[in-house]
Amino acid sequence: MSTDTIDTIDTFDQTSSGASDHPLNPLSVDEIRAVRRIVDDNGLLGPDVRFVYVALDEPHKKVVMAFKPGDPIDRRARVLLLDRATGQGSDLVVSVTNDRIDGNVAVDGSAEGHVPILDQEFEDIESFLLECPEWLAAMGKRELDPAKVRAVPLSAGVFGHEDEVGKRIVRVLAFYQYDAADLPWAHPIDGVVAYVDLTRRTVVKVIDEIKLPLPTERGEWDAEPHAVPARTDLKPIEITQPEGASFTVDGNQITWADWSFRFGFDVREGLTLHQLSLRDGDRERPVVYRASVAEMVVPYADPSPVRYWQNYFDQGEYLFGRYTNSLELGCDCLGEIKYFDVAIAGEDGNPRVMKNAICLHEEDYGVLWKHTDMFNEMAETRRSRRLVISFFLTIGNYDYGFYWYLYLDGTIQLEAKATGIVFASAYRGPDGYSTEMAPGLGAPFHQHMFSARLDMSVDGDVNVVEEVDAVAVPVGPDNPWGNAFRPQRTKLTRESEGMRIADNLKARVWHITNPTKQNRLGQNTGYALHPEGQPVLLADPSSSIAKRAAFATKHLWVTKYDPAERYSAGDFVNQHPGNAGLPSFVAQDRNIDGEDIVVWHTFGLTHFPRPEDWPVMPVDYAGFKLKPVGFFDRNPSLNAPLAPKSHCCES
Ligand SMILES: [Cu+2]
Repeated sequence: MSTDTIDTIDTFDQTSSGASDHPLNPLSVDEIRAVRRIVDDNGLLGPDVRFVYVALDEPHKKVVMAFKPGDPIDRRARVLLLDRATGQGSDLVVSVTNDRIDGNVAVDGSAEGHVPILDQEFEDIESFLLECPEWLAAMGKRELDPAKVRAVPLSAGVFGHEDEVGKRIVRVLAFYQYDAADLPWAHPIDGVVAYVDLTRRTVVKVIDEIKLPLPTERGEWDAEPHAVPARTDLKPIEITQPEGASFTVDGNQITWADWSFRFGFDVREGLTLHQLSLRDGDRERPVVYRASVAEMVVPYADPSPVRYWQNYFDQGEYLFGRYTNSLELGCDCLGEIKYFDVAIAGEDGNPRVMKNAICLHEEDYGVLWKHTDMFNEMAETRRSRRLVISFFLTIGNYDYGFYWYLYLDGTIQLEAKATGIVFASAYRGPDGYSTEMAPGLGAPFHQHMFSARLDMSVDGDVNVVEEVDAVAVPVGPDNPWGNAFRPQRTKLTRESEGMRIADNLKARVWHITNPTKQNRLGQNTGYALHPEGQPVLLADPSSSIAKRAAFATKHLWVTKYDPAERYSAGDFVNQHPGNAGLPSFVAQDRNIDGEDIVVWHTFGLTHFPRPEDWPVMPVDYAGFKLKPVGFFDRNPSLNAPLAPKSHCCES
């Protein structure tokens, strides 16, 4: 699971200083070292204490907005620690600037949930199983060599089991690995699960429901029966930019065409965008103050006694940013690429640099606009281009990419890519909850639900949200022929009204507008959130996961800005019983009409795996778009460059 550590500070962007100093820069290697030293100096680093999370504690928006180059910067880190000997977590604020601990709160694992799961905790699991007679008996019953059993520890959730209260629990499903080259995911040992206490380092319970046949067909894409030679009938496609890329980079600040923004990286959220704005003539116009994917969850549909609990919060429980891939030219991105390294803290608190973690490049995107006129013979085509900033990570069997796109017409898009190997089970037949992928091998139905946190600032912080539906007008004196339809606008004025479901049959979008700023036509300037309108959480409202992933029960939430409200399912998701995060934020029912607001958007995939998703799944996509609506006075891309004639005329 772990990413290799290559600590090459000479090419590390985020240690840069001088003009690039900014309050939102991610923690540097030196700052991570300082955090560790300060924690140690204050006697908080016992022999069993591990660093779960270390990241920039972002200053208040007001501080960031007022910042001028050269101003003093107060650098603070948020730090989560776990004492593995006791299971006690703590939540610290460490001031790097002032060399002190500014906050230290014990995390109550029974009431609040636990700090996320360490890689070290995962790595120990197989040894616990080998010491458990019930587990060994279950493997013996299946005539399996326990030494070839790969344990996959998974977050436990909360199901009211009294013997789990206050304990750090994981549930362990197992896969068989015939030899070192074998992909264990193809050989699920189904019908049996172990519950493990991570602090006491013991197996609490083994549930051996049923002995199911072990699927034996191999799952490597380059082995029998799947292996095929790579096709040779496709000629190379080379992307060349002879004059280089069109973006400029200054530390974490990026400018491209009329866009400018900063980026950050957080081990929990991954890539974050900050202060995204557009230059319009001589004005710099803000659109989004901060954009991130603030949580995600993968709930599974298999109700069997050994799998009903399967729900992974890949951020709040697993801190998926630490599994970011090192990208390589010609592999993940094409063209003139700028890579950025990222520093995170290892579990010992020492810095770990992930090389080429973030990729920045431009892409041609077909036709931007075009017309051939029948009267005046105007004929023109302008090509679309987009700036892409992305990262990819591997968490267990799955791989996720997150791609932010900025377009010349003012569109902002987020695309999540899901690929890798589907989580497998034994196939229990057509009435079950999985697709047969290979002989006897099932892939349980599941969803991938993402929550984007969009701290909007459309032309400033005073914003309102309207739901806009396409509605037919009843036949009447004003509509005698019945052809009329129009957009129907409903303003969302309080947080209780801001919980909404998409409706593609009404072309439903949400307009985020600024009532104090108008375009040349007198319309309030705005951006529209275009949802894909895929299903929200399908689990029953009474289920544990519906409470714990309440964010995923609505496509839209709107909250009044509060810097402490960062995570859609709450700060401590691991074994949290539920109703944290968005449902507790909106319980305040604050005014959202003409306030500084945060828009939270749930999007995702409902995945009934196909045989074509085996042995490795072609990328599936989910995301959303933010498109300007009255933000500009006219098409903002009239200035897109003409395509060189040579491109069109060569035959
Ligand atoms: Cu899936």
